[in-house]
Amino acid sequence: MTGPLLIERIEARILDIPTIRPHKLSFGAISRQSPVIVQLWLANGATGFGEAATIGGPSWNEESPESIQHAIEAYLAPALIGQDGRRIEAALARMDAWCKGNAFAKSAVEMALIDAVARTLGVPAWQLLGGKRHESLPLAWTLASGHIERDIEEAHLRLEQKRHRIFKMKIGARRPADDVAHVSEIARSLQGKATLTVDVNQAWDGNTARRFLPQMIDAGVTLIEQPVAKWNVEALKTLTATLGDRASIMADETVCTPQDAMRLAREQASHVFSLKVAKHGGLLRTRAVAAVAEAADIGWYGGTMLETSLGSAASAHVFATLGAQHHGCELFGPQLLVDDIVTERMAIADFELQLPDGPGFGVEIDLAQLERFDRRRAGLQATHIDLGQATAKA
Ligand code: MUC
Ligand code: MG
Repeated sequence: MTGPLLIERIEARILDIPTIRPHKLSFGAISRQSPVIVQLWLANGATGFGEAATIGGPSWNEESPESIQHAIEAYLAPALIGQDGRRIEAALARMDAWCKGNAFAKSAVEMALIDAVARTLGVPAWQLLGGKRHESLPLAWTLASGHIERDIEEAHLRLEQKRHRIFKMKIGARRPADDVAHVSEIARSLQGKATLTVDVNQAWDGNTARRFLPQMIDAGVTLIEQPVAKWNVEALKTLTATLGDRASIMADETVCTPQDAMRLAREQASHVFSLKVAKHGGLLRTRAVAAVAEAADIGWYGGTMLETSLGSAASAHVFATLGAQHHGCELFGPQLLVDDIVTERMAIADFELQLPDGPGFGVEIDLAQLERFDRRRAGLQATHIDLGQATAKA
């Protein structure tokens, strides 16, 4: 490749795509996803796409689709126009200088840049990220309909289809004892045919976690995600030490930056990190957090923010470059949405997501679908989390 690949133009649009059913987390329920899709053009005519999705407006963390779009249009795009797109770490540093935080927004811009540069070179993105070590990854499905019968039906169907045999159950909205009953009933129904995990999304205090997680483990749960508030490293440390011989404690909201990762490693405050391209601020920063995990003998799990096939494929490319100490991935967002923005989705076979090869992230954007779901065309407004769905705790 000769000469700089100058970044010429960057655009960001918000899409509104309904989910196939309500998706209920501890902090509320959603019935649509609003990913921000970035398109980046290089001076050589090549173009790349990136995505940042979050959940329920600014209710998963501080960023929202609207803040992501604004940070990109007002600060991140102006920071990168005219820069050499080959120098991705320099681009990340320049974005950091112009704009603190806003990792979700930065991840979408970096993703689009990697896509455009990889397409210029005619290579799959994994070749720019250290090379693939996995051709596929076990794929988890999240049971979060809010109704036990629907959850059990979804699980059995996906087992029969050979698509999923890892099921993550969203808990924390009900009374803890009711969550134990809910998880136990699903576990009984699956009779050891699946791996069971739970995600509390920060809902419990340390004492509630210490009291009720052993009952979750007795029910058959082996991986416990973010049981306490993101700041509560002390409780994560205690749970990691006391439950570690029966289950793994996984940090999600607590582990965003490499510095967060170092703190959890030093404190021995989790067994696994949920990696998410959005919260780390891009694919290169995902590898930085994964490197801390590997050095600290901490496992990794390929997390999602319920992206379309674009963001899911980009995540699959970087997860494919990581080590063997993984617990699979949960890049099932495309299957939760009523439709997609790519011409062909990643394949799922024998319970594993197949890494798409081909230039860039190995998926092609369907521009008509971008138009169809564009918020400006549909005249929709910002969505907030539906708190009514979060059952009042005792
Ligand atoms: C989260 O907190 O893990 C991942 C799967 C899901 O259903 O929600 C996301 C966010
Ligand atoms: Mg989580």
